[in-house]
Amino acid sequence: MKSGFIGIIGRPNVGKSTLLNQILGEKIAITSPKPQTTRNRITGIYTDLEAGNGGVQMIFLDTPGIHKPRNKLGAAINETALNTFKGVDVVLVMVDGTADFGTGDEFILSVLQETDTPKLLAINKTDLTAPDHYKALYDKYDGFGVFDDIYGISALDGTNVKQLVDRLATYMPEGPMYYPEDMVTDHPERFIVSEIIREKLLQYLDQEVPHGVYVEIESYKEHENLTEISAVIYCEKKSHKGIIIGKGGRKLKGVGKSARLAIEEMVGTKVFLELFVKVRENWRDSDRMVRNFGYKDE
Ligand SMILES: Nc1nc2c(ncn2[C@@H]2O[C@H](COP(=O)(O)OP(=O)(O)OP(=O)(O)O)[C@@H](O)[C@H]2O)c(=O)[nH]1
Ligand SMILES: [Mg+2]
Repeated sequence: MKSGFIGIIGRPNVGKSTLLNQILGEKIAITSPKPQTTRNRITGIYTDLEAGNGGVQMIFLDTPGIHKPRNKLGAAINETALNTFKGVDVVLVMVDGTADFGTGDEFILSVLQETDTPKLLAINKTDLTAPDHYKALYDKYDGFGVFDDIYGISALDGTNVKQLVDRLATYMPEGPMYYPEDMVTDHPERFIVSEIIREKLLQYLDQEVPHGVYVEIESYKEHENLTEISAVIYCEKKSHKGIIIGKGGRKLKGVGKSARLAIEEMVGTKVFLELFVKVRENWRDSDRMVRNFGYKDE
């Protein structure tokens, strides 16, 4: 059997988590139109026991978008992404086909040039990309001579994703089956639940408020037909707490309801979800809090 690791790397918002979900056919990573959605390295396990007869297991590592950090949290999650270059069998770099090449892309290229791990490039969002723009980007990246190959894909509608996955599989060395066949991620359910709540906060809130949010699951009780969850939403300012709760508690109720529906779908039982909001002044600028919240790559 062949098995190995693939690091998915790129700037924020290019569609890395959307691609991970598309490959797995299941939603395990949260996504949003706002940059810096992903904060942890998210593991997605793809197993095809028929591939090449011996079978293949590919472990995808979806990473936070690489950006210029503005606080301790940003620095920590950037490091998580950059550390993912180490120890993978192939790096999949993603760019947004609708965007122009910029200094952020230059930075990522300069880091890539320091590693001799094989690299593929996926130019994403081809469903929205004008052909001229795609061609110009393709030629530009091709000219760097850094990538083994370049694919135009749509992570959202799945165009060309199968071809990309087949190609990635060719980089997998002989190896063991790291995870059982039916496992799609090694993150505990409670982590995914906290991420779902954060995704809904990103959906319901604007500007800085959702970026300064941390969700902690306080209790998680599984009964036969019911899962009882209580979670604390930490935010950075008293004023943010008011915004999250909303007039008459309406905002928080909306977040709670849409999170509950998504969690019910995942766990397959009714869910009772209780949300509390607390303030941790400017936690994103505190090394200690960023570490306590588990964002430091050990
Ligand atoms: N039209 C279109 N939209 C896409 C595509 N892929 C992703 N998106 C959208 O782009 C936005 C960002 O997607 P994410 O998957 O969250 O991006 P990301 O690279 O994981 O972002 P970070 O976690 O912030 O680094 C979301 O609104 C997605 O729906 C695509 O192929 N086509
Ligand atoms: Mg992401």
